Amino acid sequence: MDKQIILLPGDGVGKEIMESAKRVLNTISSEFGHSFTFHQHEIGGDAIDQSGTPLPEDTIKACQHADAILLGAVGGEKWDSLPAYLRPEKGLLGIRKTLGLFANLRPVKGFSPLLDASPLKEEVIKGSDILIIRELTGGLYFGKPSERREDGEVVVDTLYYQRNEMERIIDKAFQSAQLRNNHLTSVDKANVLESSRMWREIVDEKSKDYPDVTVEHLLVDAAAMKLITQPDQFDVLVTENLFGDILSDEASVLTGSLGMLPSASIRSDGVGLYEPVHGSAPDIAGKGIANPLGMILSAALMLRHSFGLEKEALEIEEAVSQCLEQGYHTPDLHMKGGQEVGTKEMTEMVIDNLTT
Ligand code: GGG
Repeated sequence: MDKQIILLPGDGVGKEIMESAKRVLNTISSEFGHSFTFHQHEIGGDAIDQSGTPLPEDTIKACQHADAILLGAVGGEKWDSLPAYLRPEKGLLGIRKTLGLFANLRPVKGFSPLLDASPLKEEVIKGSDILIIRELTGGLYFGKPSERREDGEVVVDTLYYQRNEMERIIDKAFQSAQLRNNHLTSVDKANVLESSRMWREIVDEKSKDYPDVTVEHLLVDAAAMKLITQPDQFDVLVTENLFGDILSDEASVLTGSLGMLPSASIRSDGVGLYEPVHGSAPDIAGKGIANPLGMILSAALMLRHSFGLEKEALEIEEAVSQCLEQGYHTPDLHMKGGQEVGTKEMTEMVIDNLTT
């Protein structure tokens, strides 16, 4: 298989963990006889520094012609004082919107050696396996106006959704539930928000097309509590953009660290952008201690969702699991015993397990 992959390392730890993903993919290509060609482009703060914009035209063009995109992370204090339209995060939101990557899949599955890395009790998290589906191209993140007014004393953000944007993500969620255990939890704030009332209405309408799927509605505050008290009550969880961003970060506590979570942002034709859920972690950038596993697992999602390479994706996931079973862990993983290693060593351990 011959594939063109765009690499957008971005900022902070993004560059270090991207190198890890590239090395793992090179190992997969030589083990399985594939050809992956990488093309690196700028995004986020890195792009602001080089080209004066968080999302340069040549990055957009390259992504439009790619088979898949891998992204590290964007953001950092260095760019905090810039006006909102020029922030690194605008690059990430812009590429998702431009490419129409409306479905953000965030699988949250604990690896058993990490059960004691979580602050939650083992019996609470044991066996939890959740797919969070976050709407990615609408809601508060994109609604206009979004601005400061009246000498900076008044602020406005607009929560804007069109019916079809809700319908397509809700369809995706029902279809994902059918591929798993036929159970869907829809999260909203329908007791307060008009947008949530339309969301709930669409979920109920759509549920008639998927009679085999059991649907549960939860308000976002109740969902936030239940995620960490009864995570085994969830299978597929679908929600709008902001709620999904927050709930998936919260759910990372089930896996022991935010550094473990991968994500896939896809559209209907399979084109996708794959990135770890975590951000650029400027406090540890350049220290060689960032956890590369969320990025490596994102590369596995790319092989599965964009290229249909299920066996290769499983091999990577198995190699990651073996590393953890062997006790290797980066400092963010509070594992009892084992050996603490840095980004490069962890990557080498994954590659060792892939090749032996
Ligand atoms: N790899 C994820 C990342 O860089 N996150 C920073 C960010 O801009 N997050 C906002 C979002 O994911 O919507």
